[in-house]
Amino acid sequence: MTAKPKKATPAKKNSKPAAKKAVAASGGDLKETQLRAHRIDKQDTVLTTDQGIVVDDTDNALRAGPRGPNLLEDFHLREKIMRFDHERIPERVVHARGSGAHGFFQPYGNELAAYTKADFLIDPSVQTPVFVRFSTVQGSRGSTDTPRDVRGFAVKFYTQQGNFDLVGNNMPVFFIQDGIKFPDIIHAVKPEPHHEMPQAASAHDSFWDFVTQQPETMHHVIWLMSDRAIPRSFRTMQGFGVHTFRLVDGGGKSTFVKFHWKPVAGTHSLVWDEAQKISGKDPDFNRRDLWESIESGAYPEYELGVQLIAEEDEFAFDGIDLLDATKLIPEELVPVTPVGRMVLNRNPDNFFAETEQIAFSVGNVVPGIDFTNDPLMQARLFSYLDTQLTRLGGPNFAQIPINQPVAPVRHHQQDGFHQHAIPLGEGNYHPNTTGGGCPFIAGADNAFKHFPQEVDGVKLRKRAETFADHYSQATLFWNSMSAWEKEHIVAAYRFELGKVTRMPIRELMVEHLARIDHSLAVSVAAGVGVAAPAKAVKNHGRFSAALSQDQQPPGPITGRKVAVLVADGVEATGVKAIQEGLAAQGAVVELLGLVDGIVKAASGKTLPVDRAMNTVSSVLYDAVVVAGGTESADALADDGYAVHFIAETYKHAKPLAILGEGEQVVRQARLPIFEASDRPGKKASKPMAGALDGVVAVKAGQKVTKAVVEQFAEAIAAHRHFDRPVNGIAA
Ligand code: HDD
Repeated sequence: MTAKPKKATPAKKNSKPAAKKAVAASGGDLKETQLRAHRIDKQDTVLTTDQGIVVDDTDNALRAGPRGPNLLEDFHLREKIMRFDHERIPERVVHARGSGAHGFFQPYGNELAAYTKADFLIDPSVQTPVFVRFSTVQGSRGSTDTPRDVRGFAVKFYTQQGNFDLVGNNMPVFFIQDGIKFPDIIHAVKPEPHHEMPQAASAHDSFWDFVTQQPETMHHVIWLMSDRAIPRSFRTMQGFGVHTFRLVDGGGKSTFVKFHWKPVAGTHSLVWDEAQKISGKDPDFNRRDLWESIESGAYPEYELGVQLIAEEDEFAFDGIDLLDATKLIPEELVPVTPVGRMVLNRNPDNFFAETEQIAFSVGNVVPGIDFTNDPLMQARLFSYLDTQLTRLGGPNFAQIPINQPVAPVRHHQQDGFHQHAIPLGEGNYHPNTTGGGCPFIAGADNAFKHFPQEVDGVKLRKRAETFADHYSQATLFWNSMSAWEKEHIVAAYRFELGKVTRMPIRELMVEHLARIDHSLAVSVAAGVGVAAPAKAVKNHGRFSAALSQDQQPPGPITGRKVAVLVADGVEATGVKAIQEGLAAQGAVVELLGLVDGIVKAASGKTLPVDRAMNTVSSVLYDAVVVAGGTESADALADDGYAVHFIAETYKHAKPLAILGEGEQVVRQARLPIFEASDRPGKKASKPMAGALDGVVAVKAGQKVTKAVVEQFAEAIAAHRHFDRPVNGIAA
């Protein structure tokens, strides 16, 4: 007789944190209610087929005798396998890898009322539900979160006037000026057609071939070579609408606008070595961070800002055509006015139903927001609507719950694949009398009215001459970088071009760089085996401080991850002080032991270990603490993994706190934070460099005071400390 398998008890429903409930109830509730109506709660239910037939066995197919063939009449088997066979839909041709979250947007006041009739931007009492999808561009749906790539930052506002989609990126400019080049740039950056390599990377011949042949890419590409292309988190990256849009007021007056998202958590990135390692250690790094922040109640928050340009100032910016998406307007010329905030406070219930099936479109605008003649935007107006047809299997994708507006939908469209609505009545055309003339045409006040821009021109295929300068703003970006940002950019060009197998492409790129800045070109050339180029142009010397990440406010330490390395014999008081002090400021502090379980403190008490060190890695943390206690330090110093953990932390310019005897472990890592004469093996006299370069140290026997914790918290807020001499560190 075989033992009867135990019946599994139904899993408890996800209990949501209290803070989350409070916000969800006050904001975003309309969309939440709408989505709730579509949720299938499987709790306390029995298994059925798609037709509602209750099933008594889903582990054994129907067969003729226990060892006999399957029977075709097994409708449950056939349906189960058929459904499985068709689970995948085509992934997005670009931005396939994405992560999403629900939240709300709320304006600070009604300042924009003078510019737009879009209610969601001007009524501070209204929280508009949003769904945001962050993404990479090049890689497939299952690819890593941390390639060098642009990040998508797409926001769907479910407004009372209909859906508005702000489908932006984390960089304010784009590769190309005309949408007709989009298939070319994407073909070039995607894995090469003959062998489908490389995945989620731009470091290959076809991308750089295209770039060098199409110099309008130069500005965007220098952003791509900066640390903007490897954000630490979706919480710590800016977003941009990229194009110039219009705001239109009730009287029909238009004002040009550029949209900006500024993260409250600060604008922070990874370093390239770290990003590559994370790709292996945790390919879901950004997705996990977003999910965990929201689950813990540390909601990601962004401020929406606008740059407003009066219609009559369209040509006021020398060398900048507002219709050219490869140009930005420096904030020094037009400041960014903060107008509202967006809070992401709820994780999706189901990845596929929401994050995968959401369909954004640049064409989704509401009354009060309108397009411009930006030729990139114009092509996008067609592309998004078109791509959803194939991706979501027909024209009814707006009926998918995540895409449904909260504003009522009434029209004469009908039929097609996946029609879920059951339209009533006979009047499926306009004008009609059979349906009482309904739905009727709204009065001008609440209807979308296209801005009546005068259009006059000869039909031609030609770029405006005002689009011709491809280098000045790349130079502006370069000039605006701090020393370490410049170093990282040079290293990135060297890395990427170093993977290009055709030397003429490398050479041509270096020539382009010489038109941006000669010193940049010389530094890159030296790394990729190309002769230093002649000076091509004089650097104009202009800069914009707002373009540097170094100039952005650091933000709080909420959600930053801190690892505390401990072993048996650890000095627990210091650990506790730092753990509690940082946790009180919202940091996530984890105790890492050499093995999982507990460690025995020197005091005899036990401390629970959060994770065994070998299941994680320094690259998954923002800061590291090496605990004190002689026995603990001895054990850690003897463990290559722990020593490497510290060396890597230092190399990636992360804050490091060294408590008491923990110094011995750090010495083992041969870091240049000790006096030159004071190398490992020799007895330490002057142990540490104080809080220099993000290293905070407490001597053995001294207390971890509030001031020390504060010093460390400040070092964490600053994120990285690139003044360190890191080149010699093996990690
Ligand atoms: Fe695009 C997706 C952002 C130019 C064609 N794009 C897509 C997404 C983002 C952007 C964030 C992912 C949306 C999501 O999460 O579902 N795209 C941009 C930005 C651009 C831009 C900021 C320039 C300013 N895109 C652009 C052009 C074209 C497209 C010029 C075509 C002419 N984009 C698409 C697309 C995608 C898309 C093929 C793929 C999946 C989708 O639309 O829904 O239609």
